[in-house]
Amino acid sequence: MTASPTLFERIITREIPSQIVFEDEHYIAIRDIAPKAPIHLLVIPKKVSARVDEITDAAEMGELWLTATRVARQHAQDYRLVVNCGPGGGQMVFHTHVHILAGWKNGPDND
Ligand code: DGP
Repeated sequence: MTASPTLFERIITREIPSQIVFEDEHYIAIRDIAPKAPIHLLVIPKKVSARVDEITDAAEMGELWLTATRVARQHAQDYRLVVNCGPGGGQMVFHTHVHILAGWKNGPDND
């Protein structure tokens, strides 16, 4: 049985439209549909894993974080990176992604 594509796979293939801010062979970064900060982006590996702790290859994990920091710096000097892992960790879309949150005037807890 073939698993049905995740929401983010459908975004990667353009079946579902999104605001794409970065894309290369292995990653796509989009604007979050329900932003929780003035800038809220999602960095999504094209290789499917349900949650970040399914990535066991150190190079793959490193590339994800390098991509997230590079995309973040294209949009902000300072930022917060967040990964929700599992339902108890607040994850709602089960395709690994890193949240980039930024754009506050005085930081996330003082605006
Ligand atoms: P998480 O809770 O970590 O699984 O975050 C999933 C995020 O995905 C959440 O902040 C909202 C965002 N999201 C859900 N559906 C869509 C969509 O169709 N388009 C975009 N751009 N973002 C979405």
